[in-house]
Amino acid sequence: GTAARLPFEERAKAAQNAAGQRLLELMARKRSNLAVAADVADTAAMLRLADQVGPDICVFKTHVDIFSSWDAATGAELRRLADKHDFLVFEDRKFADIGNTVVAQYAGGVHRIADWSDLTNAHLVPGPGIIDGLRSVGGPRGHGLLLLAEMSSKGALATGAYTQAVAQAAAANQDFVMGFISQAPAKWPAPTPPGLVHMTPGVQLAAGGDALGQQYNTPASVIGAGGSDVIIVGRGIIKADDPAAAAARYRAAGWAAYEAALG
Ligand code: 5BU
Repeated sequence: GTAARLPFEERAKAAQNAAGQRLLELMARKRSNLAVAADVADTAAMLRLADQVGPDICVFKTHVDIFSSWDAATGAELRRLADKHDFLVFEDRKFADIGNTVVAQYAGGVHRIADWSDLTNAHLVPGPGIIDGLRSVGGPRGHGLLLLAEMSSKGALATGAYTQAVAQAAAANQDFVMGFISQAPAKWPAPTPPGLVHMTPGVQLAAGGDALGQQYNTPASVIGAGGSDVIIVGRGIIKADDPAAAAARYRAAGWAAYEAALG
């Protein structure tokens, strides 16, 4: 469950890592709890989208491994847009290996994720060594980590005792873990610490799903009854005729649900 809902600016004071604090402050300042999922065709379209929706978002979420090319200049241009529009960059990498391996995957390879993202995420399947490995790279750079506590897809196995073990690991590692990917933290047995942020994918303006197991809930239900903080929206925005206008609509819906939850 979530505790009585505190405003983001109050929760920023409870955040124990730099990225989480920056995010909560920026959400309060910008009045946005919208993250866009930039699952577009190529890096040019990704950068165009960042410039279009930038004014309305708190987080720009990437899957860098869907692009056929990537270089340091792409990362630098994304950073320039993040500064221009005041958003954080979240690489949705879903790390899932032993600590020693994720160190190399986070810092190196073709993508050098730690060079251009503010936050990334990980499964806790391997145990807490994955947090320690990612912290060794991201901690000194002021980056943050989201742990995957629940998923949006039909039949997801991250439930019950697994979800609760993730909640405990996050609470115990708040120097680097800034929050969760979750679906409905209000239904968890205990509230999570106020400095931790909940982000929820599987959001569209109408409930529904896709042909491959994705399940959609509305901004009002995710932020309200679900108890989450940030809505993550991909196709609801990126497939719209006018992505900037769609982002503005989702931003308004997400923020109205947040203000309603504050009471
Ligand atoms: P959509 O187009 O709004 O369905 O995109 C959702 C995005 O969130 C997409 O990038 C997924 O990879 C991502 N996602 C998700 O849909 N569900 C999850 O549980 C997690 C990530 Br974790």
